[in-house]
Amino acid sequence: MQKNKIIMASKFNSEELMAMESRYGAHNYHPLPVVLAKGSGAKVWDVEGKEYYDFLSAYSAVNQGHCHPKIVEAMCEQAHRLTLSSRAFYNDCLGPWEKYVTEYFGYDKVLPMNSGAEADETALKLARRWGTVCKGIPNDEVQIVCCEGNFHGRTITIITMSNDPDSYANYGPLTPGFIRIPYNDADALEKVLAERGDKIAGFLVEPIQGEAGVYVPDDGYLKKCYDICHKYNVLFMADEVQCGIARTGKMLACDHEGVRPDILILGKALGGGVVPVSAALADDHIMMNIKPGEHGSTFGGNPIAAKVSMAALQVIKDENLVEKAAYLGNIFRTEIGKISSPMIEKVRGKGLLNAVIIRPKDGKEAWDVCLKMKENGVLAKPTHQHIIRFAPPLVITEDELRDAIDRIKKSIKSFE
Ligand code: IF1
Repeated sequence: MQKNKIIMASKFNSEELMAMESRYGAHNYHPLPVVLAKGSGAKVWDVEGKEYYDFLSAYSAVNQGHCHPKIVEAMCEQAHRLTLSSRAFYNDCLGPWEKYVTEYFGYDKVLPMNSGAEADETALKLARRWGTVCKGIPNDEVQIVCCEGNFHGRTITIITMSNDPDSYANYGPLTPGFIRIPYNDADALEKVLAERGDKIAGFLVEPIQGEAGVYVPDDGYLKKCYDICHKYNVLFMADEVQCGIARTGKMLACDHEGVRPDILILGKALGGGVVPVSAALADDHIMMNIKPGEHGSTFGGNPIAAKVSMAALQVIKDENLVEKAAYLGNIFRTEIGKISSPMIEKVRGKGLLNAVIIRPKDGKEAWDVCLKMKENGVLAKPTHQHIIRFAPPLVITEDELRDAIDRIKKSIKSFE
């Protein structure tokens, strides 16, 4: 293929760059051995110029495709004007963004942050504050219910909710005030709220558990939980950081069941994969309990984030990415499901958030499949040992998707 001169401009080759990260960077990741230098749409190129389909999308932060021209342009235009005002002063971008986002998702107000974890932390604070101030729960007794298998970020309070030792082990004392129940079990929620609902402010749930391996709950689970929460005056909080913004074939994964979360948590693709943008959205009776000076962030709501996020959300609508994710996701699951291989145990997902559960064969497992797919021009990575998540940018064309499926099939069949 024609080498891309931008890529060839890199001073170092892949091996040198991986060695540099190993020598000078913390070892808090174990990346697939590929060094990306350029991205456009559903494709990325490594330092040597090899082309790949990106089937991770930076964990669903790049729904709009790599380096979307309209989003990059919004960043560049604003970058020449004002990059950061802090919230000590107003700026001419935040108000328009807040109006745009609250009308886009249908809430009274939005609280801007940067990372998904910060948006989850914001939601936890909003729920606890509502619980103590509005529900009258004694401050030291307020509880939040969360789910087994959850992933909401990496802060110490958030890893308190986790039951994955890789997330929470050996980080010292964790944060009190959390009750964990099984996922996809509305009866478990009913039971805990019936017994302890008077001290519970909120229920935090991923509509589809991404990290757990694209665990899609039974139809009706979210609606049942929403109704149970409201029966016991508990806030229903949806973490749509990964499954929101068109990824699952609806604007929000909660839309599959017509559920409107009391607190909506967004991140990743809210910033179009260009700058970190996250947010918690809620109506006034929840949002207005945090008063001036009681929560915030240096970069939260900065002018570049505001302009980039508006462009990122507009692309979702202008390019019909909700409908595309639904249509292409069906093709993906159908075609992968046709592959006859002892290594494919199950395919599951919604829209373009899918996973394949790999049955190890002759000592080869998901990681080996990912290495073979890399050779064949498709990038994906296992979550946990035997599950490969497949989540391409929603701008992938049908032809590109079918080409990628052929390459995935070739990779899996190569182990026979
Ligand atoms: C890593 C996982 C995915 C998220 C949901 C909040 C956050 C995430 C549902 C926090 C972030 C990222 C984090 C990244 C890898 C990736 C991930 F494997 F960690 F679990 F996608 F599944 N809620 N998920 O998925 O958002 O603070 O990262 O902006 O930490 O390795 P963040």
